[in-house]
Amino acid sequence: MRALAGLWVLGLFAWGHCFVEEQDGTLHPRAGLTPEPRSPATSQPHLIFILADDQGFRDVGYHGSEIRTPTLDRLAAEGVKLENYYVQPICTPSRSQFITGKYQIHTGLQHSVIRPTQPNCLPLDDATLPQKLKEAGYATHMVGKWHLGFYRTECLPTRRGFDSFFGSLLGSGDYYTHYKCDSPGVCGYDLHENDRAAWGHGGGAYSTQMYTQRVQRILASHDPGKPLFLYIAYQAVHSPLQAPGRYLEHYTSIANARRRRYAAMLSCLDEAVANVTLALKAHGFYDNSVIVYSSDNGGQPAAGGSNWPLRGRKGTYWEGGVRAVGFVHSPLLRRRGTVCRELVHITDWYPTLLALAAGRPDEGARLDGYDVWEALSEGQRSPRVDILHNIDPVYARAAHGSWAAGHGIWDTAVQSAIRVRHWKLLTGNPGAGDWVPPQAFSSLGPSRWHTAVNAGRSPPGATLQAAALSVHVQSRPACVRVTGTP
Ligand SMILES: [Ca+2]
Repeated sequence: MRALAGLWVLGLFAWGHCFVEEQDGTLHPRAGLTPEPRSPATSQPHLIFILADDQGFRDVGYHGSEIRTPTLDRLAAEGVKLENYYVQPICTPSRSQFITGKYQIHTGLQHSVIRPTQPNCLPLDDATLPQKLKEAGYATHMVGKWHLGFYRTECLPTRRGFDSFFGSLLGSGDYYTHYKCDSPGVCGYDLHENDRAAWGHGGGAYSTQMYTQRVQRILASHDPGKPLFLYIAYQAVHSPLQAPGRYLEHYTSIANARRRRYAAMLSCLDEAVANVTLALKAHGFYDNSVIVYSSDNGGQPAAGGSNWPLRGRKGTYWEGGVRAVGFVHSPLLRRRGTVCRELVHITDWYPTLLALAAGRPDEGARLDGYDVWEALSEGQRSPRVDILHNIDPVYARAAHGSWAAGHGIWDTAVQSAIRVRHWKLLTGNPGAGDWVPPQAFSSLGPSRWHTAVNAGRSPPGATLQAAALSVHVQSRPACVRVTGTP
């Protein structure tokens, strides 16, 4: 199929996480911008959703990170920091929930990510957020990582509501060549423009900068008098750990090589967000815009991320896997410079953004998200009091019986997690439950922290509060109190 034009099997593709010295980082808005004649301002706000990949809870300056993120810090400080904000533990589930407003048990995506060779995609009968925003009169553009399936043309971003798409259909490809290897010998070019492979970009453009330049072009060519939805799903800071050289120079003091590269990637991402914001201002969008920033899951310590003081990591249902960095920045917020400690989940963006756009969900859509705008903008209570993190598998076979006989029987061996007010229940295997102190891992690997945490004990320095944020009950379901934010 056409979407797969850039994906082929290579015998021995020379794959490597090479580091190229500084790329052409022409990120700043062009001098002498001459705005086109503009239509009267739209009453519908421009909606800018920026999704980072695998950014850990601690990996932002205002959570105490040693990594400098001045842009994220400033935008968050001037907006609303979300300090009780949840996503899903891995890529596809979070992205599916953002774009449908539904838990993944309701889209058949509760198991894992969509693999490159897997004939699966976001269900075609769920109206996506960009589809609904188009109905409300929005132009819709996506730049970055899709990861919601592409085995049929109907699954592609441009068939799921986006006027244009520039990015990767998978994830974790090379930041410069844009090739992706799923397994030895199964590699392909994964940079696409609309429905086709975007040949000609393999010459070394670093994806964070390349995507930002595309965003700048979209903003330069769009009339701010017409409402715009821009979904920017950066590849950063997911592995492979690649960063332009000049960002690495800021972190020579970090001994751990993985953390140092990760820090450089995050600094580049921070600069990219600065340049997106500058472009919004330069082209007349900013005053009527809502910018949402979110990570898609917890950080992966083995790949440089940090979730300290939260327990667990990417791919787990511990707090470190699902509690995310997130904030809203907008001149339209009633109360700015605040911290929201109300419960907010990634499914909430669908109804929240759609309501801001004066759109409405499909009749009978049965969304799992809530419109949380009043909680964000006015400091009111969130309508959300619980989150179903997941149930996998959804159905269980009865002991010595059939699937049908198992219907309605709750099996505590099933991997599941639910949060209700200040309590969280985990059953089955929620994933690796270690605490990884900042910088505790050496460049040789993660072995240094395993002995301290595998017994389920809090390491020295971990707060009781952090320890209480996730307690795993494997054989006897029980609840634990979530004591608050660190
Ligand atoms: Ca991710």
